[in-house]
Amino acid sequence: MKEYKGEFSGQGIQLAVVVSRFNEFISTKLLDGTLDYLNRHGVDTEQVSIFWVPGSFEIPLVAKKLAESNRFDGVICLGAVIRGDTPHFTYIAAEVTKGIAQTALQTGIPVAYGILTTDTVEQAIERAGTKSGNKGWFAAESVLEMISLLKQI
Ligand code: INI
Repeated sequence: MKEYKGEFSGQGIQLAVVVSRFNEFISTKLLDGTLDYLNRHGVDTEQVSIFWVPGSFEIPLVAKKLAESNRFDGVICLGAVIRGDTPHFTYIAAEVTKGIAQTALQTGIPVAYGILTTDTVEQAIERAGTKSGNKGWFAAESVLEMISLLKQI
């Protein structure tokens, strides 16, 4: 039997982070979590390029361009879609989720899903570095693990 597991080393890789300006007070916290994780795992600032987009809906297009560019080993997507009084939330959350999944499958590059989809602002705050951890931190962890795992295949 052979078992394969990804490692969490950031040596020699280049990463792109796509982050949404909409709900910026949350997405900057997600970005802080991502950069903190990467810094603790040996990734220098020169290995990270950050791309700001207007809203989460725009994330998949930029993520796809970056994944296709041959410049990056992985892409981390960060944003917060928070429910309002209309169905808008449902459409944006569905598109960004589907778009990120398709980008990874179509390009073969790990694309981490660091998008919060919450009913309330409070739930988003809890997942952006307060009592329920930081989704940006977990997205960074998953991208390092997936880059390492895919290299073994
Ligand atoms: N974008 C978000 O990232 N989060 C939201 O909660 C949100 N809501 O609710 O409207 C949102 N809208 C903007 C959207 O992502 C696009 O930027 C916009 O529709 C222009 O294409």
